[in-house]
Amino acid sequence: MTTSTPPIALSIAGSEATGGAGAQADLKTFEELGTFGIIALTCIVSFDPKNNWGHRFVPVAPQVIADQLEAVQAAYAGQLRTVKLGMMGTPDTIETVAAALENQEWANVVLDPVLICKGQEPGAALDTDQALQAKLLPKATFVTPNHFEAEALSGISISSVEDLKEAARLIFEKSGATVLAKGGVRLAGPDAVDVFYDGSTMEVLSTPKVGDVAVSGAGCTLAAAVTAELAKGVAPLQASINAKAFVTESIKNRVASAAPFEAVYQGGARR
Ligand code: PXL
Repeated sequence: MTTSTPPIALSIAGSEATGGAGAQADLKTFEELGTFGIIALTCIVSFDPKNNWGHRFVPVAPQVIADQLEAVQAAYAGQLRTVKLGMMGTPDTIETVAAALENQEWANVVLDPVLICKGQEPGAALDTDQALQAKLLPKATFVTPNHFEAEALSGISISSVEDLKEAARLIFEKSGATVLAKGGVRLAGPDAVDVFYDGSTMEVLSTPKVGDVAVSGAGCTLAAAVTAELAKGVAPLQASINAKAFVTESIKNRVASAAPFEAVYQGGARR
């Protein structure tokens, strides 16, 4: 028995087999940032090296997702107050997760609104996107859309920091959740710009871009780092600032592979 228990952080997310993104990124981030990380798995994504590294996607059966969440919620009743929602993949999964979230009170529900993954066609998963907006967005206390997701959730096109701020405002109005909207490499200019908006404070967080190519797992890691910081009791804006610094180090220390994208390395922040 340890005398002091670390804060608990749960991620409900998919496995990305090469280890860069998804549940693997979440768990590594939770561990690095001093929380006790837990995963409930929603799906397994295995890129196909025989088919241009396209997506192979297998959902976990809804009952198995419900079983995992039942175990986690029973084991950590009273301690589990912070959850991150990553890739869901199907409307059935969203339904199952939304129902489980209602079994308890949450201090922090961080929604990374993964609409599509690298290798998927935009619009391929319209029913999933609609279910996410209808069933999970209203439960979120904090939401972390990337450029594409911010356009989808706000309904505006984003090509400047001013646009990203407007999108953050619109997403806050729609969801009531604190927004960290990520410009990433898709917003032109020398800096990686994210916009924080909580209904009163609008902050532009900016650091020099590490490169011009998106690195696998960066979005998952940023949202997981926000989740870990919130679980520790850090206030939302400071959590966002800390998370951005953490993901920047993880990108700087990225790992190359035979896959066509490099992967963030969370241990890099230790160096
Ligand atoms: O980066 C988004 C993402 C999240 N979760 C899983 C993924 C991906 C992208 O590949 O596979 C499981």
